[in-house]
Amino acid sequence: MLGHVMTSLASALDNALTTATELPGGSFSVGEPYAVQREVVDLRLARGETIAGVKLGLTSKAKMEQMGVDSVIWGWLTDAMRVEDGGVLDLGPRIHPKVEPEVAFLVRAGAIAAVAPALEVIDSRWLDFKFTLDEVIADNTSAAGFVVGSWQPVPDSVDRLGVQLILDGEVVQSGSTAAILGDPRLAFAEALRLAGTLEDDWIVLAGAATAAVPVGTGQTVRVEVEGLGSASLKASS
Ligand code: OOG
Ligand code: MG
Repeated sequence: MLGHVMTSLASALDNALTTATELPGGSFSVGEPYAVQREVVDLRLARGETIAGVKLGLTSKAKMEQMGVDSVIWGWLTDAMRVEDGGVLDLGPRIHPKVEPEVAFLVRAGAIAAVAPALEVIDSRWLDFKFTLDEVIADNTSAAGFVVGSWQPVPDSVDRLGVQLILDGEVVQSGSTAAILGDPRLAFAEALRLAGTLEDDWIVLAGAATAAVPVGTGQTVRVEVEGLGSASLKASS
């Protein structure tokens, strides 16, 4: 019975993803949220996508407050979610996309090999971007896209770097990497603990340093992280 419930929620979430339609929150009993998440991701892998890494979510107070959910969560990144730095994000298959400024880590031998500024695109499959903790976990933590800037050698510390999210040349959010669990490297450690293993060349997104901002057609979005450089995308329909 539980299996039946999970399968129907996973396929409903997958349908919401592929048809860019929302699901009303509260319409499903979630059961084991990470098991549903794995099913949702397996449906993507069955279509030929491959795992590109993992993402942490709600690692900052700004995000916890924005979403009304107060626990660190994690999900999977796939190759199909990746947008090249400076590339185009196709809004066609999106519901209500938002962008948020992040820091990415590159994995080698289970450790951090390099760091880069990153943007995450989140696009909840839940109506109006409103969900319970279990619902957002089942929905692969709203993962929809990501951009990684140029990889940089890991500096002595990455815990107090200024972060800016810039929309069409205007700073719309600013903060510090200190917002990410006090130090984004703790998010990496958390990702390793939660995922159990991190494979070589996987990307770890440490979680947004600020609240997320809606993105629309024609807009250019850039993240700047002090000392690490920038990464950008252009949204088009
Ligand atoms: C959940 C995903 C949160 C982050 O960086 O905090 C997240 C959501 O806000 O929809 O990716
Ligand atoms: Mg994020």
